Amino acid sequence: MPPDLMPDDPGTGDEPGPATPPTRDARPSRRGFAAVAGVLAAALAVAVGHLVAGFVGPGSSPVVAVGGVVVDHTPQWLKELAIRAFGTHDKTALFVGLAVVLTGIAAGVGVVARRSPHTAALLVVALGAAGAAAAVSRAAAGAAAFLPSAVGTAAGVVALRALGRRLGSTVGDDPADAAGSGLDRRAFLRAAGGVTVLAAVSAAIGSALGSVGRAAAAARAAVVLPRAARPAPAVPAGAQSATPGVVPFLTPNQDFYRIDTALVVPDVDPSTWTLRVHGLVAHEVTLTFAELLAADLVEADVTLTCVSNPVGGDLIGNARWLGLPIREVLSRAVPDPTADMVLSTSVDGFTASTPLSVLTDGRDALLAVGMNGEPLPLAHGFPVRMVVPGLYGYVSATKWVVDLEVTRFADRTAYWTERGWSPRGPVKTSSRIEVPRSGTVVRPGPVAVGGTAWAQHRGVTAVQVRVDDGAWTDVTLAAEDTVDTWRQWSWTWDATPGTHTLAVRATDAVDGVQTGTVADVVPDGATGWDTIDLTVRA
Ligand SMILES: Nc1nc2c(c(=O)[nH]1)N[C@H]1C(S)=C(S)[C@@H](COP(=O)(O)O)O[C@H]1N2
Ligand SMILES: [Mo]
Repeated sequence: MPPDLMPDDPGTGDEPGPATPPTRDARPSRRGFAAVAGVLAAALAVAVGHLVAGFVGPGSSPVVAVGGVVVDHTPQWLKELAIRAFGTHDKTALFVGLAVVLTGIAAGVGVVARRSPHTAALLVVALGAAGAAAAVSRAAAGAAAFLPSAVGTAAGVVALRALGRRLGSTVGDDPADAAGSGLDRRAFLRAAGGVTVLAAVSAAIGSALGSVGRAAAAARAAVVLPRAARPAPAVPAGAQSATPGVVPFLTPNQDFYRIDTALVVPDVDPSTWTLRVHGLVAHEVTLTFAELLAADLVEADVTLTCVSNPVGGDLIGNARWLGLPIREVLSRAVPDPTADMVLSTSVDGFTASTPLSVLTDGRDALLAVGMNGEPLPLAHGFPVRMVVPGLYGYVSATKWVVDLEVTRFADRTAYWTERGWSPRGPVKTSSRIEVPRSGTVVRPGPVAVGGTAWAQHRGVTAVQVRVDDGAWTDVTLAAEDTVDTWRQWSWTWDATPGTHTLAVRATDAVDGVQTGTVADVVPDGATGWDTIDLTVRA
C-alpha cells in the first residue's frame, strides 16, 4: 500500500491528512459511515436509558423526560397546532419529532468523532446530562432519576468509540474499500449490527419492564368498587338519538378521548395514595384510598369536554362516574371565607384552578374512582381524578390527583393559565352534526340527520338546523339524562338536488341561543356553528 493511502490512526482519525487528498468518492462514504456510527450510538444510549428506566421508573427514561420538558414548555399556539394536526396522537407526533432532532444531532456527533473522539464523547456526555437534568426535574422523579441517562450515556460513549475504531482504519480511504469490498467496512458493519441488536433488545426489555412492572395495573385489577350510596337513575330510554350513526350516549371507556401532558401514564399505587387538602382551611385533611372507598359515594352522569375541542370536534365524552363529592372533603377542611379557588395537583405536577363556589354549590363535582362501572382506567386518572360538571377539563378534571390547595385566584395560577389560557373555563354551549358526514353524497328525499349538543350544568332546551340561508328549524331532541350531560338530537331533512350546507345551533336554559360568532379555542374555548356540506343527487 503506498504511504499516501495509509489509513488514519484507528480511533482518532484526526491526524494530519496524507499528502494526496483522498478520492472524492471516498470522503462522503466515510462521513456517511461516521454519521451512521453517531446515530447508532445515540440509539443505544436511548435504548439502554429506557432499559434502566424499566427498573427506576418509566418517567426517568431520557427521551420521556426530555419529551416531558418539551411538553411543559410548548407555547399554547404550538399545543393548539399539534392537537389540531394530530388530535389525540399528539404524543406520538412529539416522539417522532424528538427522534428526528436527536438523529440529526447524533449524525453530527458521529462526524465530529472522526476528527476528535474526545470532543464527540464530551458532546454525548452533555446530551446525557441534559437527559438526566430533565429526568430529575420531573414532578414524580425519585432519587435515582438520573441513573438511566447516566448508564445510557456510558453505553453511547463506548459504542461511539467501538464504531469509530472500525471506521478509523480503512473504510473510505482505501480505494479497494471505496469499491465496497474492504475488510474493515465489513468489521464496521458487523459492529454496527451488534449495536443495533443491543439497542433493540434493550428497548424491548425496557418497554416490557415498563408495563409489567407497573404497580398500578395490578392494583387496579384488584380494586372492588363499592356500591353507590346514591346511585344514578337509569339513563332514560330515549336518550340515544334516533339517527343511526350518532355516537353512543355513554362513551365506552376505550373510546373516551384522552388529553393530558403525561408522556407515560403515571403509576400510582392506591395503597400509598393520599389526597392532601390544605391551604386556606381551618383543618388540614388527608384522605387515603381505603377511606375514600368507605365513604358515601355518589354516581353521576357527566359529560367531559376539552377546551381545545374545535367546533364540531370530538374531544368530548360522556360517562357514568362514581366518586365522593368534593364538597364533602372541603367541608371537613372548612375553607376560609377569603378563599375562592381550589388548586388541584396531580402526581406528575399538572395543576388546575377550579372556583371554590363551583365545588361547593351542590353539583356533582366528584373525586371519582369509577368510570362506567369500572375502576378508573390508568390513562383516565387511576386511582382518583376530579370530575366537575360545567367546566372544561383543564380547569377541573385533574387526573391522578394528590393535592387540593384551597387558595385564591389572585394568589395562584394553574398549568395552562401560565401558558396563555384563561384561569376560568366554563364550558360553552355547543352542538355538532355527526350524521351525515360532511362531503358525502346523499339521495334526494328524506335524509336522516343527527348529532349531539351540550351545555353542561345549564342543560340543552332546543337544537335547530338551518339549510343554506333558510330559516332555523327545531329538530327532535332525544330525552335529557341530566343538565350535566350532552343531549342528542335527530331530524329528517327533505333533501333537494344540488349542493347544500347544513348548520346547527343549540339553546341552553340559562344563556339562550348558542352564538354564531367564530372564536378560536384559545384562551377559553371555541364558538361558532358546526356545518356540513352535502351533495344531493339521484
Ligand atoms: N394530571 C392531569 N390531569 C388532567 C390533564 C393533564 O394534563 N394532567 N389534562 C386535563 C384536560 S386538558 C382534560 S380535557 C381532561 C381530559 O380527561 P380524559 O383524558 O380522561 O378525557 O383531563 C384533565 N386532567
Ligand atoms: Mo383539555
